[in-house]
Amino acid sequence: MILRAIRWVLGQLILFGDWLTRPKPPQHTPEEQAALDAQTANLALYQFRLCPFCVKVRRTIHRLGLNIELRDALNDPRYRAELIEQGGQHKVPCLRIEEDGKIRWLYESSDIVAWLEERFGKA
Ligand SMILES: N[C@@H](CCC(=O)N[C@@H](CS)C(=O)NCC(=O)O)C(=O)O
Repeated sequence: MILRAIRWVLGQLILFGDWLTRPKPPQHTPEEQAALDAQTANLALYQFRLCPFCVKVRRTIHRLGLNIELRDALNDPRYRAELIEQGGQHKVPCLRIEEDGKIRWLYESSDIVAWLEERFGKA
């Protein structure tokens, strides 16, 4: 109970720190944003709101100006089950990538950040 409370307070502090220091997203023209949105429509991030590793990935998404669907794998039983059954483990963050008719589940915040940077960093 106390541990849960401490975790919650720490989580709120991380969210507040993220909000305070969040970098500005790049200015995309509506056409550029539409093109990016089309490229990210096949992506979904399974995550917890208060997980620091998820905050790290969400900051990258924000910094790159991407719109990627966020799926709450803690409170939404459907997404939790999808992550375990299809991804293989209940660990977040995990990026679901649908490409060429195949689905890939990319775990590890650093690997997700590197993948996003490589794909969208120079856009
Ligand atoms: N090395 C991993 C660590 C991820 C991690 O520990 N995530 C925690 C949440 S903060 C988790 O998914 N725990 C499993 C659970 O709570 O069921 C990364 O950088 O992505």
